[in-house]
Amino acid sequence: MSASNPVDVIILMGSDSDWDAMVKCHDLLNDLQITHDVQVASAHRTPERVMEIVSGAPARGVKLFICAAGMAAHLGGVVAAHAHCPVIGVPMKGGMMDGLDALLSTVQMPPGVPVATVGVGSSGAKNAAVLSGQIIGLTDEAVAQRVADWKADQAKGVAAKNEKLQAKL
Ligand code: RP5
Repeated sequence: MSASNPVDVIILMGSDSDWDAMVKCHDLLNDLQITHDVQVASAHRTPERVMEIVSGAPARGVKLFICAAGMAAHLGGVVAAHAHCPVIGVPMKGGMMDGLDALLSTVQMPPGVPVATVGVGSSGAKNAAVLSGQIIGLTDEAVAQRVADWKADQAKGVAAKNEKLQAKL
């Protein structure tokens, strides 16, 4: 059944096998306190279910979709064809080209129907959450502040790693 609660973001995954990577996105959205829903719905295996979720999104106040798929990754493109809000695509590893196939399937959209495509796998999943925070932060100061704080913590982490390395040299 389709959830009907209000959320800022819907994460769609072509398969539950995408979860190991997409949990990074889910966790960071939680850290940024961005409300979201996660659903398995496939552009190829359950196209009607995808449409049901996309058509119900405006009533839920959804601001953007994050679509993760591997192989012939058409999920982001199909959602972008029907949704009026931004769509972020996350290509998944696996398949004959281990993610390059999904990257090209996701990013090479025809002019006029963009899918904002991030990198392959868990790095892309995390970046999809950061990008979501930045987009939502344009109109939500509290989210913008949490993204800024998160980035400052990340920078502190890099500085700490550098200090650790310098101590070994
Ligand atoms: C895609 O096919 C999914 O997004 C997944 O990345 C890939 C393989 O799916 P499973 O066979 O693991 O269900 O549609």
